[in-house]
Amino acid sequence: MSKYKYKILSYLYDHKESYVSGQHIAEQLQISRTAVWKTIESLKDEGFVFDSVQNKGYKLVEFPDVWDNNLMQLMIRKSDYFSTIYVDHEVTSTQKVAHEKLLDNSEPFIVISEVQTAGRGRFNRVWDSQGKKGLWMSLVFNPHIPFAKIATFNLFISLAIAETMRDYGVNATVKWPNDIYINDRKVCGFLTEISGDSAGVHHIICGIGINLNHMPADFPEELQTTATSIALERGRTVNRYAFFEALYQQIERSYNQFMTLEFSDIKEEYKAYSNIWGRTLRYTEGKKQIFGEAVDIKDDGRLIVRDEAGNTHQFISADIEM
Ligand code: BT5
Repeated sequence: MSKYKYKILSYLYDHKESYVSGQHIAEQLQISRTAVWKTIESLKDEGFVFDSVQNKGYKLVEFPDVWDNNLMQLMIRKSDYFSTIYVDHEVTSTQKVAHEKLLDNSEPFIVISEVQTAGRGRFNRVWDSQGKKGLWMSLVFNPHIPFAKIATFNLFISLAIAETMRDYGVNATVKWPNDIYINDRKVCGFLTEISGDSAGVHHIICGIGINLNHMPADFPEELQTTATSIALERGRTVNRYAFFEALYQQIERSYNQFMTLEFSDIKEEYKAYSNIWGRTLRYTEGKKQIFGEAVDIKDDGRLIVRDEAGNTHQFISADIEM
């Protein structure tokens, strides 16, 4: 890989609305035209597509269909929180890698992988994470907050994910506490883990899995009637890089809100995004299982459900069957 790759790619990315000549890039970056040409050839080999017009130059028109390390570093340049992103082709689970990396990093960082061989949901359930279709990543924050505050983190983050999806023209709704659905099918699941000590939470490790460009046959059989993707719902594929950029920026905004506001400040908005009202559903938490209808969310994030006999129950993180 050319040592100029990051510089040239940055330049082309920043000028992707117009054509730039090899001569111009060479002058701007103070490198030889041959180096520019060689780097562009190697970028093409890696899946970048350029439109090139004689006497006008190059225009970056398409990104590789796998996560490219240099491009991902570019994507987080504007981040308020993340200066480090680890980009892998295959890992067991980005959550596992994030926990390992915590030993060397106290600052926030992101781990993203094309494929996860042991992607996991809550309670060690399997999360299907094949390559080139989805977004599988873990975001690590270092908030230093009391344990009690963490209970509402998922509620802020789920709004960020659903809002990003809505900007793609799909009717994403939130299924308390940590799923996003479109038309009653699961498009995203996330889980939040923490590290801390008696002083409180030091790190939040938030693992997010989003189906972006899956077609029905891309899902394993057992998910074909329950899962969906953004592409399936909007009828058009998604540029995964653009989605990633929009998502982490929205998550940063929600994280700021989480740190500075109370859940009660966003509760009405959250309730409006939520898809569980007015339906009798099955709620399971540990050994407890009831059929009932959700009636409200408390300011500490607990869900209040009224069962068929009229008794109310409170849940912290129940499984809800739609
Ligand atoms: C979740 O768990 O929904 C949390 C999933 C978190 C995945 C991310 S990916 C990046 C990071 N690294 C990891 O290893 N994990 C995180 P839960 O609520 O327990 O739901 C799991 C259930 O969702 C499974 O039992 C399946 O029924 C279903 N499922 C699995 N893969 C799916 C997929 N790709 N799309 C939709 N549903 C899926």
